[in-house]
Amino acid sequence: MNQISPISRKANTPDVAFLRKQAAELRGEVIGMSHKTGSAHLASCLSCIDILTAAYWHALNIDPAKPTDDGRDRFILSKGHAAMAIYATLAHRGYFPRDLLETYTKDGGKLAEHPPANMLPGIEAATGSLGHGLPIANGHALSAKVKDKGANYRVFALMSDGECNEGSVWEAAMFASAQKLANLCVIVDYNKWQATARSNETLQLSPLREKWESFGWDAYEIDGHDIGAVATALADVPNGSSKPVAFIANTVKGKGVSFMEDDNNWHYRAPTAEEVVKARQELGLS
Ligand SMILES: Cc1ncc(C[n+]2csc(CCOP(=O)(O)OP(=O)(O)O)c2C)c(N)n1
Repeated sequence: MNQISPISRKANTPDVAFLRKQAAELRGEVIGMSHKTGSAHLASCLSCIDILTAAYWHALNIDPAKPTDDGRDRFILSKGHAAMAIYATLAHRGYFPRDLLETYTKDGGKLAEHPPANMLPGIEAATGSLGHGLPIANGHALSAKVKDKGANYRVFALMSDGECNEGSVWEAAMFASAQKLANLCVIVDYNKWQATARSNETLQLSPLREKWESFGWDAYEIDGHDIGAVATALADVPNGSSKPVAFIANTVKGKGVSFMEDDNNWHYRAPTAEEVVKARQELGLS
C-alpha cells in the first residue's frame, strides 16, 4: 500500500485581496499567451481563473515540489480546452518555470494545446475531449477508499456547462453517488455559453443544481467569481455527509475584461496587441 504523507489542510480564512491579485496576474498571463500564439479559448480560461486561484492558492492540499505525492489532493481540469489557464496556474504556483509558458503550442513542446498526460508536473489527466475528467476523478476518489486505505486526499474536477451535455458525465455522477465518494467534488463553470451557442438553448441543462442533486450529490450554487466564497467552499470538502459534492459556479465567460465579458466571439478570438494593452490596464497590471 502507498504511504500517505501528511500535507496539511488550510483551515484559515482566505486572503481575498491576495487571491484577487493572483487571479489578475493569471488573467494577464493567459491574455498574453493567447495573443502570442493566436490561440482560442481565452474566454473559457478567464471564466474559470477565479476558481483555479481559489483552489491552488487556498483550498488544495498540495506541494508543488512534490507533484506526485501520494497524499496530495488531485485536481483535474476536465474542461481541457482551458489549457492556458491550468498551465499559467501551475507555473505561477511553482510547479514548473514560467519560461515554459513561452512554449505553449510549439512543436515538440510539453505545453500542448490541450493538456497531455505525464508531460508536466501537476497535470493529473489528459483532457480536452469533454466528458472524461469526471470518470477519471471517480477512479482517483475510489482509489483513496479501496486502494490507499485511510487516505484522506480529495479529488476535484473542474467541468464546463457544455460538458454536462455528455452522457458519460451522468453515468459517472451516478457511479460517484452509488460509491459514496464523499472525497469527490465537481465544480461546474456555469458561464451559460458553449462553443457557438447558449448552453441552455443547445440542451436543457437547467435546473442544473437540481439535476446534480437528483443524481445523489450534495449540490450548491455559488458565485464563481466570489473568490473568497469559492476558496472556503472547496476547502470544506468533504462536507460531513457521505455524498460527493457539486458546486454549480455561476460565472461570466471572459470575466475580467469589459470587452470580452459574456461575448462568445472570444471563445475563438485572440486579442490584438492593442487589446492586450487595454485588457492589462483594466486588470490593473500596467
Ligand atoms: C467530446 C468533445 N466534443 C467537442 C469538443 C469541441 N469543443 C471544444 S470547447 C467546446 C464547448 C465549449 O463550451 P463549454 O464546454 O461550455 O466551455 P466554455 O468554453 O464555455 O467554458 C466544444 C464543443 C470537445 N472538446 N470535446
